[in-house]
Amino acid sequence: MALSKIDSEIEQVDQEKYLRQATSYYQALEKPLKYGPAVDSLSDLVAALHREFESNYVNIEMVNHLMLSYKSNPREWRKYAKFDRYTYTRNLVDAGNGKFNLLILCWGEGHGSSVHDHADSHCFMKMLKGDLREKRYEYPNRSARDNGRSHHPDGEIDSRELVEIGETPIAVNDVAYINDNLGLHRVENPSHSDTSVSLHLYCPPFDTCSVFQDNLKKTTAKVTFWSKYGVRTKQNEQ
Ligand code: 2CO
Ligand code: FE2
Repeated sequence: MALSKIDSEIEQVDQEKYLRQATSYYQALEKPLKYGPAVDSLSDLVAALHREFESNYVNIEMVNHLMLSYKSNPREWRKYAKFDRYTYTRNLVDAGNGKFNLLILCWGEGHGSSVHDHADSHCFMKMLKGDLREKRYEYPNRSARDNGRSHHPDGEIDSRELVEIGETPIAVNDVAYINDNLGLHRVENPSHSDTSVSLHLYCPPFDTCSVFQDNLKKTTAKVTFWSKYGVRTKQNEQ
């Protein structure tokens, strides 16, 4: 039976709610799960992710397992890896039936992101080549209920500048995980002689996120695609 417009809108909202669940306390796996399926290639990974996202309940640990199980093979991802001289690029590999976006990010020597959030989505980041350094910060003015870290009695984090909470190098085949409840981050390629390439899964997909300056000034930034499915995007389709 066809759904009415209202029913399908409700379904869409419910689905988004499911996809955002369990964002609060998840820590990335260090090793693949013993019982998880094997992933032998990038196309295997995409197929396994589609299967995983068929149901309305998404097992974030299993998504993590799949990302971790894929072993980087440049022959498989080279066609998506398009660099710019001045800034890191975001290249769409798969749009995950609207439930997730899989992207390859290409970081030239010394390139880095601003400090940003992930629009209340899950973010998995797997290294394919080179190194990245991730610096994490507390999410400013977020209530203690949301992130469990504030010592302030009324639950607000009371600071006027970004508070750094960790710095982690991410090596080839490692997977890092973040969401807004775990904080903000800035990611950069620390090398001035080598490029880096990383594979990111965002669930649900988002097209804007918030960017923060040291003084906590927050602005909304549109996220764009440098290429889609291996083809450079025109200005109006980014
Ligand atoms: N989130 C940034 C982006 O999608 C990259 S930093 O790693 O999550 O552009
Ligand atoms: Fe990010």
